[in-house]
Amino acid sequence: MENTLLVAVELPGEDIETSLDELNELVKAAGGKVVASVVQKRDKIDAKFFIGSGKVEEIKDISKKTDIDLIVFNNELSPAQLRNLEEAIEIKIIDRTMLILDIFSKRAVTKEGKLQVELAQLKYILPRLTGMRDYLSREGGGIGTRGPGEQKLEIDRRHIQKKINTIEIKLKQIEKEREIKRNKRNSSNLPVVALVGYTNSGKSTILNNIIRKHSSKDKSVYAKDMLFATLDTAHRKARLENGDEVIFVDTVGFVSNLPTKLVEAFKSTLEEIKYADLLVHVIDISNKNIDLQIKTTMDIIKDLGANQIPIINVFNKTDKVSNNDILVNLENIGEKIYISALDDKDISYLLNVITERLKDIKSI
Ligand SMILES: Nc1nc2c(ncn2[C@@H]2O[C@H](COP(=O)(O)OP(=O)(O)OP(=O)(O)O)[C@@H](O)[C@H]2O)c(=O)[nH]1
Ligand SMILES: [Mg+2]
Repeated sequence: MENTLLVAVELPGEDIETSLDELNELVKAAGGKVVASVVQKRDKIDAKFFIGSGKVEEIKDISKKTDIDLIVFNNELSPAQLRNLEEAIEIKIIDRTMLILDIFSKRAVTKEGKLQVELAQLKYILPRLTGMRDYLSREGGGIGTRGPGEQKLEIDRRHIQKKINTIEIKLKQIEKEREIKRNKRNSSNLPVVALVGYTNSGKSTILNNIIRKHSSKDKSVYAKDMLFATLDTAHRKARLENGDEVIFVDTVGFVSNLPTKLVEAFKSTLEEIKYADLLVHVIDISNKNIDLQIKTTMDIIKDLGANQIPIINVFNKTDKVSNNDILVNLENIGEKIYISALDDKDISYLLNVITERLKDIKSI
């Protein structure tokens, strides 16, 4: 397990604690252990080192005294910043983007998922090779050095470019297959309900509890208490109380500052959301960063062009909070309901709300 030092800059008006909490979770998800963190208050970031040069010295000091294997910056570093920091500190340094890419590469299961992650990683590495080459080539390099399936990431510039091209061609082909499948689903005319929301909010658990009682043959999806348990979209058919059939789509969870390269690479997967008739936005009511999580999800839905689709906001995990905490006052969020995915009655209630909404949608 890599001993990790977190580094963040607190700009005016920023809530750094929330964001560091999340970075901590991300490091854990990647298999590392946070041993210390350094926060610097600044008015703006430093072009050369991201942090001030005094802080660079301080970090050098800490890493000499403490057993640190890895330094993780809370924001995306420019290629020059990464290179300068690597030269000055001489410890493996990665940023939030690389960390998230690393977690995704560990979680990717399907051929498409693996290709999408590798594409994002290679595109990220290419302009940063000089700063990263050293630790990328190290044996057993750990967090930030692995591609999907634990394979070593390519470090030869020409090979990387070639690989990017090959992967893009392969992904286009898979996208076509995805489109054919989607058209087939559309022609069946069944309504499509997509579960969307922040990572770990309970989307897959809700889907599993729906299909357990409302589907004769469909198999369960992977649900677990970790960030990004789901990477690939899954479709499952279920029968509502009134006999109607519905297709549920389970999707990859979101995180704040999701790297743009990753969003680009996962575009075709994420776009499945756009083809839904109804969105079920799952929110973890027990999470203390609930505001950030709701905002992040709403922003991504908007970016994907899916904000015209009717949405039900489902505050999940009510069993983990007391009644007082449930009185969150969120304006402009639209229809909301409160459930615990672990409670069968609540799942039936959710299905009833979905049934009603689908009736409205059909009648428009
Ligand atoms: N106590 C409690 N735990 C829940 C509830 N719903 C989900 N969980 C737990 O929360 C964790 C995450 O659940 P998932 O269903 O994997 O979450 P997800 O939204 O699919 O997460 P990603 O796939 O990472 O986006 C699991 O450990 C679930 O058992 C709930 O209503 N109450
Ligand atoms: Mg999931």
